[in-house]
Amino acid sequence: MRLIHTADWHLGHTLSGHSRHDEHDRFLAFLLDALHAQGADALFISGDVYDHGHPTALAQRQFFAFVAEARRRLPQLAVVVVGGNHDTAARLDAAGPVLLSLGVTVLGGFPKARHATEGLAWDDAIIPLRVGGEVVAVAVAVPFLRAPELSLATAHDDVGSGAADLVVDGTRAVLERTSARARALYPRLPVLALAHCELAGARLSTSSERPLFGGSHALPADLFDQVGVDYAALGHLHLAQHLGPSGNARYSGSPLPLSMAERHYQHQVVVVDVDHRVACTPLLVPRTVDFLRVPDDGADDLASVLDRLRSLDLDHRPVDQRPFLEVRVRLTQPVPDLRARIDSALEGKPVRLVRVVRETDGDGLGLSDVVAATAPSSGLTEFGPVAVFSALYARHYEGAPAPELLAAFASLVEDDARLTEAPPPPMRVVDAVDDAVDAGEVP
Ligand SMILES: [Mn+2]
Repeated sequence: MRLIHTADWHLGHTLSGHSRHDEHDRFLAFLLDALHAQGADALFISGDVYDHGHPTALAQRQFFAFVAEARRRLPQLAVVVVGGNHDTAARLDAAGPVLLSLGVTVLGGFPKARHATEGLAWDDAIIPLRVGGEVVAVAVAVPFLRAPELSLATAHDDVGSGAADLVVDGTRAVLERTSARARALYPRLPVLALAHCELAGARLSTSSERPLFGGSHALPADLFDQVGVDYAALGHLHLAQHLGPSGNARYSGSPLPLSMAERHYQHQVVVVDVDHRVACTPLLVPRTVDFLRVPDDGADDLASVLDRLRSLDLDHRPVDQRPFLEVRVRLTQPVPDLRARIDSALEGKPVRLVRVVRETDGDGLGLSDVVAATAPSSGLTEFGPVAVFSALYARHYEGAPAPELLAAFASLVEDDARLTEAPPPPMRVVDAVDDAVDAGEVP
């Protein structure tokens, strides 16, 4: 059988307030074409369907429209979806019964038995995959596991109170139990897992993934090999990679760049052929919106950056297809109207500014370092507000602050001292409200 593995769609994602809806639309159209062209029997979506636990109506509509179109074009396609750390399990599960009738199995959270005392409903996570009516493989669908499921998973195990790590032991318990059960129910068939988790030794994407459990509970990279899973379709990490001794624990990565740091990265989905062995082929996702950085490497002084911005020559496009732009500028002194100057250089240009990064090169010293170097005996008491201000300035910028800047700061300090000497009478807010109520002004 052939399946396509993808994850981390993050529908509803915005980049500094700019919508990604159009990019997601075009990715989903690409995916439908790919499923069709590749003759896929199944689609695995390994978590983070939505960017937000409370997805917008538009993002949900986008997902449901995809399901409807997939059903229309590929009536035999089996779709399995698990929830990620960005998804709200119950919210994803809400449409489960309707989706199931359309060939889509959704496990937002790990299924629980009808009665709380019975723990987890292990068999509900086991999904036979059919080609031409015949079961050819079995999926073990493990959504992102939160503390309650992890506790239930280890409750009756020997690990007990001696458990070193609830995340690792709980996840291992779930994988061991479900994969063993899958093999018992469907002997000799390949076992394919979906999971949303972090494996040790994996490559992370700067500022794009939200760390799981504080980032300190990564699972052993060979966990899926240990429990006898033939292919693990993983989600959570946004860069595609494979881990473990067999290399069959694989992150598809996200289909879209989710931060500027991923701008040179080629995102993909994975085509997986499962026969007597597993063979994976990356399928590159076309980039539909450009990511620009000015300058492309490092940072430049303000005048050069503004020149480059003014000379940007870009094709006119609808707003949601305009390139994203990050500007990096090196400053030797404060520029209070920096953003206004950048906006004015970009005026009328078909580009979406994501952020302005300021690089400054002062001495980088903390206040305690400055005190230790200049007044080691008297300590901070020697330092008036103006000296502290100058030290802060020197931390970020070259040289000393301009005399006008120092004078302005000194006058602020004076004003503040005057205000502190004669504090204004406290406002009687409560009395005022009571009076208004008594006077019938407030209902
Ligand atoms: Mn994600």
